[in-house]
Amino acid sequence: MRFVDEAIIEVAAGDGGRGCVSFLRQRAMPRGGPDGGDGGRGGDVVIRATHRVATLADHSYLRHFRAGRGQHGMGAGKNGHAGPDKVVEVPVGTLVVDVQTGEVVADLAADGQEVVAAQGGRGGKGNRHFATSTHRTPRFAQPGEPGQQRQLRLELKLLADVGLVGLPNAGKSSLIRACTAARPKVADYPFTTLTPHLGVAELDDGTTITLADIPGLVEGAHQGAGLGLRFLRHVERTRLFLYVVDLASPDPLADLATVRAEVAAYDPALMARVGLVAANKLDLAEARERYAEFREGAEALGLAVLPVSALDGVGVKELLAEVGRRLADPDQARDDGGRGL
Ligand SMILES: Nc1nc2c(ncn2[C@@H]2O[C@H](COP(=O)(O)OP(=O)(O)OP(=O)(O)O)[C@@H](O)[C@H]2O)c(=O)[nH]1
Ligand SMILES: [Mg+2]
Repeated sequence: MRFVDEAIIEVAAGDGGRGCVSFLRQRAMPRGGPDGGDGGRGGDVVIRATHRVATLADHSYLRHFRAGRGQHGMGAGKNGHAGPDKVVEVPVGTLVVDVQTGEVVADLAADGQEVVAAQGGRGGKGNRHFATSTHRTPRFAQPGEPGQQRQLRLELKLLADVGLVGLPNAGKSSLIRACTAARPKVADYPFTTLTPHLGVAELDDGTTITLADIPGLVEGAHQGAGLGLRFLRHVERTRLFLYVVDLASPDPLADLATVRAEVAAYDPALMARVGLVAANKLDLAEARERYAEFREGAEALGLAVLPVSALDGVGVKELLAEVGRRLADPDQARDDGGRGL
């Protein structure tokens, strides 16, 4: 299915039903009192996060969602039924933003979490509420209130503990394959990965770590080169960045610098995110030759380096254990990846 991570929708809650004007009519009592019932309230539009949907593809064209209107009040004191709610399902991790005000309406980060995106109108009161000792035959009732309407932007930001960031071909997807059950496509050409996806790794002590694999970044990504920077939003809320570097490349330190510069161009605040470096492809002799120098250079930037081969799995377990330690360490996790919003 197409991966879509942004959509604009219009939501309209139901109007409240009209209050009723009616008078009791009985053979024995030809001029009875007012008995008009109240209108029912209009239905709400509710946005609910669910694991059942993975993308916003269903909402990618301007879509309208309308809840039911409240039933009008009736004679004999009968109130109208409330209008049915309309539920819009979105993937977990969807941010709901009011287009007009820019206000964040909700950050739906958990399965089942929901928000009333448009409130149904109140039903009008029937004429029986308006009888007084001096005015016994009110010939009016309240209209229902209109339902709320607004335009909303839905923004999906995958939720993961770790974001894999690197140049195309660095081995990000291979690393996800080596440490989780996820099976993203791996190939020896750039931009194999076109859409973000998640994998879940399990440590020896049973804790699980969710990793987000995103398309590779290239120099100039912030100006739109390659697939651009838009996928970085999916690692924006991770607590740790795992920079994946191909040590068999001619200048791995320059590669690391390129990627970090693109991250900084996206949001300078992300440079403060806890970072680790996976020095990949160490099964290759030329990669091993470059390792010592690379490690020294990366450590000078304050980044710890872990040697791995995503291809044969060497070092992957140690890498995950280190990631787990950092995630568990409150000092390292101080930067909460914006989740404390
Ligand atoms: N020798 C060796 N090759 C590797 C290793 N890890 C990945 N590769 C190869 O490098 C190429 C790219 O790997 P991917 O995992 O697709 O790289 P990626 O970073 O996900 O690339 P994009 O999705 O294009 O950004 C593939 O041919 C892999 O087989 C490794 O540890 N050793
Ligand atoms: Mg990939």
